[in-house]
Order: sequence, then structure tokens, then C-alpha cells
Amino acid sequence: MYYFSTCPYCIVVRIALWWLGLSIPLKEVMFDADNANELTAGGGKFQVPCLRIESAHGKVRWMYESIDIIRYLKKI
Ligand SMILES: N[C@@H](CCC(=O)N[C@@H](CS)C(=O)NCC(=O)O)C(=O)O
Repeated sequence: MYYFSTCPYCIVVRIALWWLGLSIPLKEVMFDADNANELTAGGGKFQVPCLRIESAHGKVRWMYESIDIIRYLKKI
């Protein structure tokens, strides 16, 4: 998940991750230009939180809204 530490929406999702006992790779975008470029190029805009979801078949989806991300995480 792409995030930056002072983003309140990211904080909510990170609390949900903790609550759900999930551990996923976190990519910081405020100080890491490579991560920021990856997010903008892949997802289409610079907005966090953004969850990059890769299916077993290799299909990639970029999910932006915090509420949608939390709903998705609760189901996995
Ligand atoms: N409705 C979105 C709002 C996300 C949002 O506003 N994120 C801010 C950071 S807190 C953002 O990425 N802004 C773009 C920027 O800083 O350029 C959500 O719930 O995820």
C-alpha cells in the first residue's frame, strides 16, 4: 500500500491493518520519489492511501479510497 505518515486516511487504514492482524508491504511516497512515480504511473494519480492488488493471474488493480481499501482488507 502506498501511503505517507501524516495522511489521516492512511493512518486509519494502517490501524485497520493492525486490527485485522494483516501485514502488507508499505510504500512511502512523500520522501521516496521512486514510490511516488510508481503510484502516479500505475494508479493514474498521486493520492494516498492506494492499495495495489495483484491477482494470482497477474492482473493488477489500484484501489484508492480508504473506505474501499478497508472493506477489501476485511474480506481477505
Ligand atoms: N477520500 C480519500 C481521500 C484521500 C486523500 O485526500 N489523501 C490525501 C492525503 S491525506 C492525498 O493523497 N492528497 C494528494 C496530495 O497530497 O497531493 C480517502 O478516503 O482515501
